[in-house]
Amino acid sequence: MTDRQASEVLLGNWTGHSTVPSHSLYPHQWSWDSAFIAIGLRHLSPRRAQVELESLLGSQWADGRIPHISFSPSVARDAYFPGPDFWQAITRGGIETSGIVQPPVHALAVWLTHQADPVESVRRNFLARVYPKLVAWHTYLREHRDLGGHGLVAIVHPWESGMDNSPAWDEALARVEPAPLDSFTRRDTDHASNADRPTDLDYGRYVQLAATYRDHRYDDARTPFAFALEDPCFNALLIASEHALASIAAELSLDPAPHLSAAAELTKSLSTLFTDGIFRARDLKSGELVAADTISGLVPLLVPELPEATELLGTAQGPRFQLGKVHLVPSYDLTGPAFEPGRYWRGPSWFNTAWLIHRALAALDQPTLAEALRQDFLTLATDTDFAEYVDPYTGQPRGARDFSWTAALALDLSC
Ligand code: 9YW
Repeated sequence: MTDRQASEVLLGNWTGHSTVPSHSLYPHQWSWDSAFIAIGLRHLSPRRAQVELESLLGSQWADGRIPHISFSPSVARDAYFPGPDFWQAITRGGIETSGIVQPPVHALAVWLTHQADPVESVRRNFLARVYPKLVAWHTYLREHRDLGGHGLVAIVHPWESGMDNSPAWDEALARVEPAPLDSFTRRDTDHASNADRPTDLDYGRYVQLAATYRDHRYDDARTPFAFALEDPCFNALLIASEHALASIAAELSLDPAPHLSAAAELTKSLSTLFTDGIFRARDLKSGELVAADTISGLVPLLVPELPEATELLGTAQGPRFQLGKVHLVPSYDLTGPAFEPGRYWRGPSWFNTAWLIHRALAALDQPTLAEALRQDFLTLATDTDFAEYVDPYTGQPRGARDFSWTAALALDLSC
């Protein structure tokens, strides 16, 4: 893999202050994409990586939430659905955004970006400027989104997980009356094969859930959420980010203790999602853990001092995910009834989750597994022209090409 190719993808997707995930499929700024992108961009230009994160934080709401999309005014309003006219959300600074969120990997990205060039970071006062915003973001999640009262953050839309059509959401989604198919026009299938994307029925339900939240002005206390689940990946990334915030606070000569105790509390609560060797989402409507094993349930491997780490690593290497034997890490249980090797989050392997698992393996002192995953990642990234996701058995590319986080994280792993 050449760093030059990965750099070209990132430079091609740069818009002047942020990076689009893909010019064709996703022509705006996405929240967790930007965090992953910064992690790679820091090797090309630490300053640009800082700007990427700062521009995302520029779309933060007054209540602290970081919306999952920050819309670019220079892109046609109907280029992506649901676009700004659907969400009807605008920040005090006049930026149009969506109203839902994505997994909180931002503080980790900020800390890694700082470490790439501490001198430039200090010169631009980067950490001091972004720290209060990251604190406000985590405070929003912990104070407004602990909908089950279990000390964990709940997602209120499948898109908030970043794993849109994961089989873990099927049962909860089945309770949602879909918006009529003739009430909206999908744009994603203009750019990617129907077979690789969520179904129309799923899309109708996504639209309905988002419209209900919008019609309640995104008020978490008042919206009658039909979909609310505690997702392991979302909460594990919040824990990793609390640890990163502790490091940032210490660097700024502030007290890291509140972040470390938040991380410890969350880690304790996360244990209540562990069953059958893996973490599972809790459906707050039924109160039950969802019987679907997904990559989300392995992401807690990166939580420092996770009590369940050894057992979880065994699950990753076992028949359900076959770590080290198939390409990257499948998004869903290879033996599960809903497994589809090419459809989005229902089986394909994704590069961002592989990067998270690689980071976990390195921290868990598993150099052989980590190195094999890294080599597979780098080979696949270039062989597939930086695909959005791949078939876990064949490595065949799916979805978009020249996908930003694939290029960014390849760059990070090659350094
Ligand atoms: C969509 C941008 C986003 C990612 C998500 C991924 C997808 C948007 O694309 O969601 O249109 O379905 O699932 O994780 O942030 O890359």
